[in-house]
Amino acid sequence: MMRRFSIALMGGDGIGPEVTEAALTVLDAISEKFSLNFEIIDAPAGDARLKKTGTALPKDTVNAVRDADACLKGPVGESAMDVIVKLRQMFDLYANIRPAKSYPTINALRPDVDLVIVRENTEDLYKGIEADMGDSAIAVRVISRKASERIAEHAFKLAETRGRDVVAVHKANVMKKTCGLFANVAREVSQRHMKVSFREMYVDACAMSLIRNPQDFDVILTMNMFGDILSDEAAQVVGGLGLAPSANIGDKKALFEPVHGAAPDIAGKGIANPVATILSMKMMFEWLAERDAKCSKAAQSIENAVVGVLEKGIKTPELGGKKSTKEVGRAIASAILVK
Ligand code: GGG
Repeated sequence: MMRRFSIALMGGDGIGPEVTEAALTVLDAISEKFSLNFEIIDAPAGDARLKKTGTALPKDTVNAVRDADACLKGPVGESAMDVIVKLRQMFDLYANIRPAKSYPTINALRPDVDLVIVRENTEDLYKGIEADMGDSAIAVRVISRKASERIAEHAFKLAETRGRDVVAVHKANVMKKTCGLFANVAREVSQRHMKVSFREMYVDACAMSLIRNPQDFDVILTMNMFGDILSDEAAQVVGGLGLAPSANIGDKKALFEPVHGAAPDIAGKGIANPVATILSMKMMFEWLAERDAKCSKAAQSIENAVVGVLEKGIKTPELGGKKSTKEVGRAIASAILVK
């Protein structure tokens, strides 16, 4: 029997509808080649929705995400806090997985980078506890043992399947309580994973090393805000945000999105790079593979197709190419092969 998955599709703002449409071209190819069936459920959210209806994240969209097998999301604009940060907390999507990998013919700083940032996704300053205090404003930084422990476990388990090295990134010399707790928990969890080497780095030193020796990293384990910042940096090291996918993973649900924002300056021009969204879809198939083994092969076929297309020089302008969003999407779809 043909397996059917429901996918909540959040087109988002700016370049979001263009890159998600290109990803759907690839999804069609996956459906055809791997005999998988997809029901796409429109899940609108973001700035445009806020302007039209007064809410950036409508109830129907939340229900669609809740009921679907997985969610593929484009970027939203200024409403990130009310959409993606809220969805992560609402569905307890505690692990934000952000790989940075050198792909062929891309102007990466080095050709041999293959690292993953494992970012705690539900607390820290992104909890959104802020207040105006007259001429000052304050924010509360929440770091809990529970959230630190489960994200550290996730990072070590992931490292066991890869290069077996975890670097916990914090700033415990300054933020002794919050970063101190995170670092202590990471040390404790490292004791349960003795086959994985463990080291620690202050976030400023890590930011520098990501430029200097990015090839030396395997898994970077860190808190929410540091992870958000370091993942943009890591993306640039391997060629830019147009290539940077991500997964937001909880125990039961998961949502997949490019790391980049809505890029309003190039929206509607048909030149946005769809690769980050297509590689996010690859991560979606890796996650769905627990339910149907065919999805694992589908995931691999997407990455192979992306590599093949980049090798042929089929690229959007920010990578030095001349192709449009649609052309890159179609080329990747045509390169999907069953092996
Ligand atoms: N810098 C890329 C960008 O704008 N990403 C969207 C964003 O800010 N998302 C919020 C988050 O990942 O926490």
